[in-house]
Amino acid sequence: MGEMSQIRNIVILTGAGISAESGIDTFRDAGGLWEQHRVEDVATPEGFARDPDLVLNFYDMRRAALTRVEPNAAHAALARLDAEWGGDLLIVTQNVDDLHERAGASRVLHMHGELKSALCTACEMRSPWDAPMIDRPPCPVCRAPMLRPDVVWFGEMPYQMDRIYTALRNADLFVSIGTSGAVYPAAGFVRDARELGVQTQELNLERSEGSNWFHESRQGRAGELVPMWVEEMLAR
Ligand code: BJW
Repeated sequence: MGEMSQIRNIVILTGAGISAESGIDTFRDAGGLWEQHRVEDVATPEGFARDPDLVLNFYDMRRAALTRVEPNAAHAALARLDAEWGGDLLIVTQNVDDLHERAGASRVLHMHGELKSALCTACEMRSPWDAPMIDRPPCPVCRAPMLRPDVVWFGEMPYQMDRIYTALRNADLFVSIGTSGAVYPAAGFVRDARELGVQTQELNLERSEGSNWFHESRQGRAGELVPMWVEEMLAR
């Protein structure tokens, strides 16, 4: 196994591809979310300022759709790895769904926010949120009717970057699952990891934009590749 034999600390980056087999649309694939909406309309602060109803409705629909989907074999396998892995492990997800948690994973960081969270534009507090926002409900903290989806739009700073970079510095292995590598800073983690001397692997349906940066790249469906990879990790 050579250089792969000394692995104790793992950082796993996940993207929309890991939830695709649960029936959640990806962004950039054919039939994906960006084919139905212009990115600049629904995923920027400017788009929200221009047409809040469109944006609130877009996220209300996606939040409601969560009740109709279930975690798949890939989420389940990562939850098992999280439970059984003795070293440090962090699942950094770009996804705003809650499927990692519903599969049972606990070491999860949502760098692009969460559908089931509300961000108050008046008091800036984040609150757990399950309901629609289109009817301008009051903030649970300050009562102002000024909630927005607690998601990270283009031009906004992703959550917990310090914690992510700390985990990368301590990592022995960085694994990227189901992401196209089109959106920064997440797309840059593989290069950051390599500069830090961390081993890197990619598991994706197709070669991603940053594929050549990885020491190893495997192509296939997450529901098949991830359980196989987890078996390998736990058998080491
Ligand atoms: C399967 C599969 C199966 C399918 N099995 N695999 C140059 C110009 C302008 C801006 C920039 C620039 N360079 C960098 C930037 C900044 C910008 C950016 O990256 N732009 C690029 C487009 C160039 N980034 C930002 O603005 C970020 N913030 C930032 O940089 O802050 C610093 C800063 C602040 C202020 C000023 C300046 C700098 C924020 C980015 C926020 C991204 N937000 C979104 C929306 C979140 C809410 C929501 O969900 O609606 O996050 S965009 C969207 O893309 C979402 C995703 O998390 C993200 C990544 O997408 P992902 O997960 O990779 O999905 P896909 O669809 O792209 O790929 C799916 C993959 O799965 C494919 O490869 C399939 O093949 C595969 N797949 N089925 C396995 N079954």
